[in-house]
Amino acid sequence: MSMSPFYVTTPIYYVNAEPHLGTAYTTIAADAIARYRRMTGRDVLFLTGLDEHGQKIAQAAEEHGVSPQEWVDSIAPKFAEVWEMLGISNDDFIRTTEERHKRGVQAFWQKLHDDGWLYQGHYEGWYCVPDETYWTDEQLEDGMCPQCGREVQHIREDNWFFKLSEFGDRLLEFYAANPGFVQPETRRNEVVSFVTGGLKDLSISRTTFSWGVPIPFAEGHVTYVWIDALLNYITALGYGSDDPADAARFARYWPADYHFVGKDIIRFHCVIWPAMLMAAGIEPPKSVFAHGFLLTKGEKMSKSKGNAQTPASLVERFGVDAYRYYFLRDVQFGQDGSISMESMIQRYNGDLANDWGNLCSRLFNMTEKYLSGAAPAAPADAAGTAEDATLRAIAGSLPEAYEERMSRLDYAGALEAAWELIKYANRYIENSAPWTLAKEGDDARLAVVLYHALEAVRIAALFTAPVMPATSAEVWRRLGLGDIAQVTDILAAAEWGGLPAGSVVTKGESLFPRIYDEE
Ligand code: ME8
Repeated sequence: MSMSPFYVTTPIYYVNAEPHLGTAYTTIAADAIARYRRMTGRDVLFLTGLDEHGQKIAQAAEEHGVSPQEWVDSIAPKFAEVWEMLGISNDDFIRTTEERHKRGVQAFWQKLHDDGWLYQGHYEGWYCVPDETYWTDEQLEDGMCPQCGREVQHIREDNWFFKLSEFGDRLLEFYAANPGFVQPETRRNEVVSFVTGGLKDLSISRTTFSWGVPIPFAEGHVTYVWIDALLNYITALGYGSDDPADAARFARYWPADYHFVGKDIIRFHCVIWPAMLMAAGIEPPKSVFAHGFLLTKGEKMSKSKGNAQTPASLVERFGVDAYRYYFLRDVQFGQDGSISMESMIQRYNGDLANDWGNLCSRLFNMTEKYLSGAAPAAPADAAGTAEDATLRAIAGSLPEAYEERMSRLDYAGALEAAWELIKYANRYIENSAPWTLAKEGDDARLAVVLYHALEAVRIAALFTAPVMPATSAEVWRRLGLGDIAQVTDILAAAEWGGLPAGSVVTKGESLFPRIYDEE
């Protein structure tokens, strides 16, 4: 089993408000792939963090009558709390106000300056503070930000510029040579046509406010917040540090396997970021995956629109695993997805309460009742009935089907594959009717049936674990097995026959008690 590194990141979120369903969505998706890759034996580094500089944050602080540092320090723990509530297994958490980050940003500036990629110029144009984005006259729509529709500010500043315009051809060559760099395909086309249209040099410093990383060679200039933010992906690995341990960490995990981002921020990640890295002589990341927006009643959910819900309100009602499941199962990753209370209740009652929860509870119940809670031994007649064989075949093909889908970040498809096993296991129990076998005293067949169903549950728990880690851990506990979080070879663990005879099976409480729509 290879321990090859796997580095996955989320965007670092603005601390102008607390996390909402949108930011939680990206983070849960990254968490699920991080957990799955750990289970396949990879040495995973999963990074998330906070974007704490810039005009928008400075404004939020001012509105609250506190200093920017006080403001970010008051919001940062709220993110940490929500990630903990959602079972996020990040290995590192970077804040752009940390010393390790500032040091890295400054080292990066110095390198680009020394290599001649920067020059001083004058910027005059528009700026959208909520999006922290520059716009030209032609780009505005009815005088408003073309991205978010809000007011823009006119700015005139002496800035430092990055020679982004010189990277057009290199970027196009890079996209052609690395077709997986921008995913999904539609986003790739968008990026290619944007670059083909020609790139302008980018203003990378600001002088009209001071809440940012100072540019080492330019008094009074702070780093444009997007440049500051993008660098988190390498400063977290120790870029810019003299410590050999940091250098080793950087060499081990860079280039990143995946940057997960929303489709609103792909130009930063797929154009500016690789160009910055090329200028510094650093390899670009292997892949940027842009997912779609969560929509409520047809509108993008966002903090500014005021239609953002808190994850806590839903977790309280549905539980953390059902929350994670819903977003990854009901929304096709990469596309926009409408979310609603109705569809969440439907998924919960259908897939979780009826299928998965019910399978576990009836089976554990019967094992307690008919076998005094002791898992039966593997049947002597390995072949068994046709239905036994079908159940084993579905379980046997699950690892490959699941891997194929997860390798494309098709979470919904991967969960569907796991559900084939769960659904068939329910049918298998129905058709094999252990209650009748018990009544008729057919102990031999009863043991075979329960053994098969328990094995199916054990294996289903493995493949639902990346998305529903707490439930899978509980299922394994009830099967009398060890800590599922310790599994680092999911293929070996998923081999048929892993349940030891005599393992103590307990029934426990319902995993997903049915929810009734209050309306
Ligand atoms: O853009 N649906 O931070 P941010 C799905 N700091 N995802 C959504 C969403 C929605 N309705 N709303 C937000 C920033 N997101 C920068 C990033 S990275 C170097 C700097 C998610 O707090 C989506 O991933 O505005 C989007 O890209 C991210 O939140 C933006 O978070």
